[in-house]
Amino acid sequence: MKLDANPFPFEFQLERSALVIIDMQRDFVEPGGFGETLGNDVSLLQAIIPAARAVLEAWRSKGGLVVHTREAHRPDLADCPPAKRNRGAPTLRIGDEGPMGRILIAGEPGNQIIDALAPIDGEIVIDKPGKGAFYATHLQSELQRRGIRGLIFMGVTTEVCVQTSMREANDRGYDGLLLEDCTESYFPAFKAATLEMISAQGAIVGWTAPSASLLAALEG
Ligand code: TIU
Repeated sequence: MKLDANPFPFEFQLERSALVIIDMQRDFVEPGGFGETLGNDVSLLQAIIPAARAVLEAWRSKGGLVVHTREAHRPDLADCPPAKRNRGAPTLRIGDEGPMGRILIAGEPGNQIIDALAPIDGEIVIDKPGKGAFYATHLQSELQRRGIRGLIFMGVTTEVCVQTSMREANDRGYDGLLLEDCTESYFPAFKAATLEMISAQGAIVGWTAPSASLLAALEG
């Protein structure tokens, strides 16, 4: 399949590609979670949910592999570097009790993927302690044993966990595409800059495209 993308068309084989949904968790998109503790207006992120859901449904209907990630730490914080927990002056720190349970801790209500994009049986769910989806996770082996070569990214936030994951994927030899209207940042200028820098220099990191391009390719 081939879809219109920046800086040039993106080619992929459905059976060798995965839809990777980064950190669409209550902790980032709902009040009272990690994102808000850092001082962000989390309502900005909610705008992408309908477009992301439409892509997820279309991808599932074609039998494509879906990977969901969550930024999550163990309850004992053994995988949370003190440098991450102690940095800055958030209203609550990782592991503290918040209105949706302990902030950024696996298994807590706030750490769950939002209902609209919740994983279903057969989909891969990766808990990751860092911003990148490959660091200290089994993602690489999951993709390798399925022969995956292309990754189509959605999720939050564009310049933090999404961009980090795309760069990790790029260095591991994957072709990565970011769906422009299915990713969001707390900082609109950072989103715009990230989209530009991904596809600059002849797709130095990867491709970007509106979700309509992917939907058209899947339907075509
Ligand atoms: N703070 C921020 O923009 N993002 C994160 O901390 N994690 C993710 O992007 N998932």
